Amino acid sequence: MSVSSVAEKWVDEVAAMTRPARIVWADGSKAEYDGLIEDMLRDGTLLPLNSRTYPSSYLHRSHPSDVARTEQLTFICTREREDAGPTNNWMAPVDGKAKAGQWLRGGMQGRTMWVIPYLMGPAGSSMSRVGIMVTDSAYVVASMHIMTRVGAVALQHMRSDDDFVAGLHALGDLSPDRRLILHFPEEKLIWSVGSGYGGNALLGKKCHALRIASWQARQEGWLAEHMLIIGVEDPEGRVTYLGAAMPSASGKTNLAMVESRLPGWRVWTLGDDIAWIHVDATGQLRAINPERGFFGVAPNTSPKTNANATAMVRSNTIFTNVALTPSQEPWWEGLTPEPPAGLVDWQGRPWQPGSGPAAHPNSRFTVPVHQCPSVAPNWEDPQGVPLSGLIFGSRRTAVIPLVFEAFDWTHGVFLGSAMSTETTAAITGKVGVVRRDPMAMLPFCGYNMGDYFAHWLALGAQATRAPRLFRVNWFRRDADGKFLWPGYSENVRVLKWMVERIRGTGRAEETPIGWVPSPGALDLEGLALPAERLRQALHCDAGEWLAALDDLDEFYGQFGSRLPGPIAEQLAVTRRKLATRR
Ligand code: GTP
Ligand code: SPV
Ligand code: MN
Repeated sequence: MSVSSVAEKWVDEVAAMTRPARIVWADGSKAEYDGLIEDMLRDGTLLPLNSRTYPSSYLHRSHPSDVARTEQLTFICTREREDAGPTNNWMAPVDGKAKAGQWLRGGMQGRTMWVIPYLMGPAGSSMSRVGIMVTDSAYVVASMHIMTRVGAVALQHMRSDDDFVAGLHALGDLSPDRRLILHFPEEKLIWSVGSGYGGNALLGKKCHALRIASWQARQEGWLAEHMLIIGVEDPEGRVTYLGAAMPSASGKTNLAMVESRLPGWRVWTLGDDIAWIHVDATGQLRAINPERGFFGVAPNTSPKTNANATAMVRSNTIFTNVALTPSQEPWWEGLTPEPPAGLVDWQGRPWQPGSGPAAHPNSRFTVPVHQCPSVAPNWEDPQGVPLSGLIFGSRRTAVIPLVFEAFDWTHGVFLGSAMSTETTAAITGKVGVVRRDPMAMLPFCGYNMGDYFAHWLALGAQATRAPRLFRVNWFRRDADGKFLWPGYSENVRVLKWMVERIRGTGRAEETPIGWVPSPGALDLEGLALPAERLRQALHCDAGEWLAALDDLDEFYGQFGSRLPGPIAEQLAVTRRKLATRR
């Protein structure tokens, strides 16, 4: 394997700081993966699962204080604070390195330092990018094997000696008091210390493919988004490709794998978390999934809610923080209606009903994309897929209708920028708090979000066939707290309406916030949903919206002159339209 001299020099520097006992370059082979698993079974990092019902699958229990991304410990370290913007935590690069350096110096003594060259994106795609990360966690190496393309395929993709994002990961002592996830976009560099979990530690995912990539994407004229990618096939066999941005633990994996309830319609899976989107030579937006695995939420995954996911995790899967049955099978809330007897919880303690969740609410499965029964045959096409529509979705108990369509690109960018959501267990902190989360990128945009909105507007202007933009909310509730819309597989009905809108046949009513499905326009065949509930789910309440827009106005205020004029204008126009409705 030929390695760039820049990478070798950087690895030497990291080793001089962290002082590992040995350095191993990962080659991504099956033998290497098997060896890692064997080592982790031996030292207890992994527990074997039932080899008959869950072959080659394992359970990992993370440190109880290290179970989700920690946003308060995540920083963008640019020279100028303004370039990180008001929505990111910022630290000066020298300060970040000094602080994390204390815990990194000598931090790998007696341990193996793995060097992982990885490719984000399909082999042979001009949209794919290389990362080289070091880590002292075998769990991270095995997870990177599943989530990315590791080894020579990555090194061969480098266009020059320094054409890679460098990532330094060290477990440290796993204490949140000595944890930092630092991004240096100007140096294409990531430092993460003190966490072994998910987006904090698998550096190819949120750190590289979103925070650093979004920075690069702005400079180079593309988009790195927190989006799933699907192909929706109609009864004539025509496939319409859509991307959908939704905050963490808010329905991307579920929508990416929807099992259609409508005869003749089906949904093909291309990605469930991240999309890299480029404008091609003809002005068409095209997307690739930079990942090759799913790191999906386990709770509520069941044959009823997500049959494809339930099937795909039956082999070659690493589960993290789920419960365990007496027959060594994984279990989580929602997998079966009743918990089996004799469960051991996510921390390995005997579990009793009433003693809290058996699986951690952010417990997850790590599994290769190709195991998904609904995987699209072209999911690794180096050209990507042409996007005809983009969806912004969030988790809102009130205000936001089930679905509506933007008037045009600028209005759609406004709707995306106006997104807010209720927090989930995917991040450390309080669950269910409403916060602003533009384009579901609040925790992932690696630069000033005012500039990010401007970049979105500019990209739309470049696209000759800009995708249609939609807003969805599966989570609206009635006065009794019940979901108004059944969600999950039934969401295909909303997708069908979108495809019809794109084709120009879907019927819609104009409202102050956008185009809402006309009565009867959503296909409800075979679904016993009272008309009144659908009406409530689709309702736009002018008073509620005006109050929400006051909050949005305040949010926009912090961007000052970096808020694009057309976005402020959309807010003003929407307010005026709503005021006349009241
Ligand atoms: P990340 O991997 O954290 O980015 O999450 P995600 O956006 O992929 O979310 P996922 O699809 O895993 O869904 C998380 C949770 O949202 C599930 O466990 C469900 O509880 C809930 N959920 C997903 N889809 C629906 C839906 O259509 N209706 C309702 N009511 N809940 C849903
Ligand atoms: C998310 O939180 O959006 C995830 C999980 O996809 S993690 O990889 O931990 O960021
Ligand atoms: Mn995610």
